[in-house]
Amino acid sequence: LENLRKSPSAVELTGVPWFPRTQKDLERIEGQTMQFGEELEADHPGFLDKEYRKRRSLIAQADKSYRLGMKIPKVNYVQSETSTWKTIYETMEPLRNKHACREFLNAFSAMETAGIMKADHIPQLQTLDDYLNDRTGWRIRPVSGLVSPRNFLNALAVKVFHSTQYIRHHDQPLYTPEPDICHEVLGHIPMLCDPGFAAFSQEIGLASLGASDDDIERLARCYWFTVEFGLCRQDGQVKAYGAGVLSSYGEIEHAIMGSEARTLVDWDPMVASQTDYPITKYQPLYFVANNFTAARHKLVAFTSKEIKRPFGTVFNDERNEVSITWQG
Ligand code: TIH
Ligand code: FE2
Repeated sequence: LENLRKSPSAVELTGVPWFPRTQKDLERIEGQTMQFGEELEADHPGFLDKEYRKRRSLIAQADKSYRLGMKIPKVNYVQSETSTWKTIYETMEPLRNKHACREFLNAFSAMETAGIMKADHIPQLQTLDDYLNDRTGWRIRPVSGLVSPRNFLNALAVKVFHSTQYIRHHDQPLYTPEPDICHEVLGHIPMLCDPGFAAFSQEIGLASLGASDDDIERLARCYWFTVEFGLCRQDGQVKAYGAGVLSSYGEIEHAIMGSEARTLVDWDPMVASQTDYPITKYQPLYFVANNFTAARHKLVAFTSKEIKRPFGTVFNDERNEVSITWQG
């Protein structure tokens, strides 16, 4: 225990997968990305488009050399990319106003007022990182491809969100099966400006530290059904807070209005943790939360009972690091 108080990164808990306790500890997972990234799958709309592939690998290359403490590489988006962004931004506008939860709308309009969110310009991740850090202390790290579920969830515990920087192919602005800058910026980042939502996200991260592979899988499902595709109830209406719903103008209508094509159930981490989901089409099932505080309490009740670890993890806001707690 004395050791643990000293230098967090110097300590390995025996028999438990390594995990970060500070943002700096994430240096250890730098550059580790999987699938997508540069190598597009054969059924990706950009697979045969040479120009598109070149752009993707250029942006990936810059992000690959990113290291903690650096400024996030700036991307000079070309006209076709900005026009994809603009299409999504403008098409989403009325849908957002109708279907997004109030936390999202408040954050979004504050960003518009601050001049960093607009239709004709894709914001730079560094600008968003500074803005977000001022609000909730979260940081953005650029990635060139998918991060493993364990590393991705672990980072949430230390208030770090991994973000892609390339943009989806211009032929399919309506929906993409992989995250891109539109998904991150028009979905995740405004939500992370909300303290209640940020705390919810961090709680999933804290539960994932040192968890078994099975438990990582269960938590990844909880993450998917909330942070990515969560809905909530506000003023008697169903609203969207999940980034995958907020960034896809095809999916948002399907999720909120598609009464026959999808099922809504109350947010229940136990059920969510056991439920499979498709990743290349609209979701058939959505979980609906009452609010982020209640959603977080349900999550904690679930993880403290179901995630088997010989220790607990809490975030120490003053020291900006994870503390280990030992029970019984
Ligand atoms: N389907 C989303 C969109 O089209 O914006 C992107 C993703 C959400 C979750 C994973 S990828
Ligand atoms: Fe996402």
